[in-house]
Amino acid sequence: MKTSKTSGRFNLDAAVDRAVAETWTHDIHTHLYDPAFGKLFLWGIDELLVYHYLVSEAFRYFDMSYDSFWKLPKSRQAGLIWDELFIKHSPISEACRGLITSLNVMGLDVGKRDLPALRKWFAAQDLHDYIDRVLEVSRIKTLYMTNSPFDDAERPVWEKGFKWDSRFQAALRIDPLLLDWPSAWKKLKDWGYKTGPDLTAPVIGEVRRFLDDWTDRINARYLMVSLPPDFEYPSKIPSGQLVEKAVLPHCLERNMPFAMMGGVKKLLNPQLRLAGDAVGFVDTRAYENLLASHPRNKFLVTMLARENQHELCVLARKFRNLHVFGCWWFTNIPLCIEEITRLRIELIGLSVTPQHSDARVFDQLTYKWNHSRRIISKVLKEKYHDLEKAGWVAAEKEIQRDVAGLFGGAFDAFMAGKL
Ligand code: HDL
Ligand code: ZN
Repeated sequence: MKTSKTSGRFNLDAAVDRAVAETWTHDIHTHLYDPAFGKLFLWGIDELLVYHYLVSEAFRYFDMSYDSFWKLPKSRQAGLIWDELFIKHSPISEACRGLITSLNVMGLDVGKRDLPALRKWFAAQDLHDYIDRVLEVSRIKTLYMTNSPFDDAERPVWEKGFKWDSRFQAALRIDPLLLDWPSAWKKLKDWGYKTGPDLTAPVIGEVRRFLDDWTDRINARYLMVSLPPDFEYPSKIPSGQLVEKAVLPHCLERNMPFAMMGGVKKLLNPQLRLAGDAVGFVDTRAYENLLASHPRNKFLVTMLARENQHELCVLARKFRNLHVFGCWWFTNIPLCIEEITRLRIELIGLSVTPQHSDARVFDQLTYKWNHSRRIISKVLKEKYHDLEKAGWVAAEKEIQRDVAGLFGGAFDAFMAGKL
């Protein structure tokens, strides 16, 4: 069987590169906010420099105390990180390289190493034009926020209401409810729900009313939680009880997925604050039990440990109510993105969502998607060539269809599907 780099009637590699570069995508998990959220909308060079990924990398060189760093104004923190990670050392890590890409893609010559000039450029930008440009360059049609009623800065904006930019979709984040019930029930009580410490049927009913109210208020597209490595299900503790009796019935009634992100060890080093979380190997029995005992519920799952990725793909082969997504956080590096994307394509095919950005600073969208698209394209080209060697040449239209599925189509189908 003759095989070549330019098979059939078109150049396969160019067709894949074109499809991956040009297909507009959903970004199904970010920490970004609609610009209506004011100060919660983070953008610009100083926010990029104080991103918690860079804070943890910079502290490996700093000899100052954590507290003395945190006491500094943000621009001073940014200046210290710039000096350490970009001037005194080459910005070669993925998070540092990402900042370079984000600025370069917007036409800035960051190689001049002129931080004041970068600050001046950002100060001159019109925010709304900038938002349009970043979404256009990144080919992002919709991004999903992380919205928590337990966030005291965010909640009042929802309660007041605002003019919505439809490119920003909402996801209801419920970590405190599931993982800190002793505090959560008191907050719900303050907000007018008749809750108490015991998960009696009436209290469960009030939790469901809370989920209903917030799902409607923010038009949540899914519910989400991040879970420790040892999360158990079924279980008699509040997390397991609340998932079983409130969250899953709510999601089923609303035909919405429950997104579970497994394997995070919160604040392993609390002095690093947001940068202090770490990773642990997940006991996937909880996920197996959830998928098997709730076949009509839909689950979006991503795992934080590289070592859990193979098991997660096998779970997806066993349970159609599981949709695997993203190279999350510590796996969002080229080594893992390539390995995980290849693993998923080879084990599950196209019914996955290979990437989300997890962006916290708006400008990061450009680098997170630019870097990932290149890697996804590389893997897809190899797989289409493997397919060709087996005797099947994918047409350009078929490649475009497949890529549209990976960049939001499979997610949309999963969201709309009823099991
Ligand atoms: O829990 C999460 O959603 C994580 O993504 C954390 O927010 C983490 O701090 C992060 O930003 N990872 O990229
Ligand atoms: Zn996140």
